[in-house]
Amino acid sequence: MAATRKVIITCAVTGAIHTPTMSPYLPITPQQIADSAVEAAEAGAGILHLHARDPETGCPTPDPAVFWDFLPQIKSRTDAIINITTGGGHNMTVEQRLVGPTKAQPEMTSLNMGSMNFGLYPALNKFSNWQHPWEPQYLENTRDGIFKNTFRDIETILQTLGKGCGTKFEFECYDIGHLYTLAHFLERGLVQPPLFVQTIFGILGGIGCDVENLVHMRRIADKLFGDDYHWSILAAGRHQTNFVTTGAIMGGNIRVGLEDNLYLAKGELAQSNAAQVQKIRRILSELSLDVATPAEVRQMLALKGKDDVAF
Ligand code: KMH
Ligand code: ZN
Repeated sequence: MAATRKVIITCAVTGAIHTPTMSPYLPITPQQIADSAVEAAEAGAGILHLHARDPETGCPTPDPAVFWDFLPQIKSRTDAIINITTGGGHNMTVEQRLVGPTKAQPEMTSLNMGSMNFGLYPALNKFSNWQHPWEPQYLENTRDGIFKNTFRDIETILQTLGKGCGTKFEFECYDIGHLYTLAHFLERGLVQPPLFVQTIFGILGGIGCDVENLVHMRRIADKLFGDDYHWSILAAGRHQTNFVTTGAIMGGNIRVGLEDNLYLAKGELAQSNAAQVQKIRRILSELSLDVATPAEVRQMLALKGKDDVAF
């Protein structure tokens, strides 16, 4: 490993997994999302992964008007790379999920590498007194819902966003099979290196948070992609810090943020996304690992540039 390697920190600011009742610090309104994203960038996040929420209810929304209430101001207030979800939320069709990102033509979007069960319903046992009626229903629906990302869906996204807009991807891989699906698209020439492979641990329906899995995902990604990829790690909930730390030691890049984990430490809610970024920066610093600036991230991932977007 080169001594000069820089670690890319992605911050996933709000997501579509957690609901407003779970934390008063979850960014909901466009202004909250923008402020929280900018603070995370100032703390050292090179990539900002963004979802939109209905400002009144906090429910994940695909509405481009809501995206437009925060995208331009984040762009003007920071150099960090804007990465828009194509996963959207569990209340959306694939077509709805793609409206905002297709209109925005960002430097990056997420791209989920397979259909899966995505179980959020166990959270129903942890909370009561829901702030909004949609919250328990949304979580309950995941018991029988499929997070749809078929080969055709993936092809569509690669064609419209990748080929059509020059957007690069955070390839979200929730299990070993997703790595092989990505290798299939690489073989077909539909994706181009350098790949940014986000390996995801601890989603119910995906691979679990055992360190053996971290090693195995890394080993298979190395085998399939060799020097053609940058590896990143995220882990859900309380596994966040230990997994991203282990991953960084193993040569990976990392993702933190309230999309993935609402806590800063055991029993302590994170009051901001920046707090999680600052915490992992402290750990990286103790490990003598440097953090990649947005300019360095753009170079590492061969991104098209901040101004070549449609917002
Ligand atoms: N909770 C799902 C919608 C993405 O951003 O692409 C997964 C997700 C992935 O949020
Ligand atoms: Zn997301």
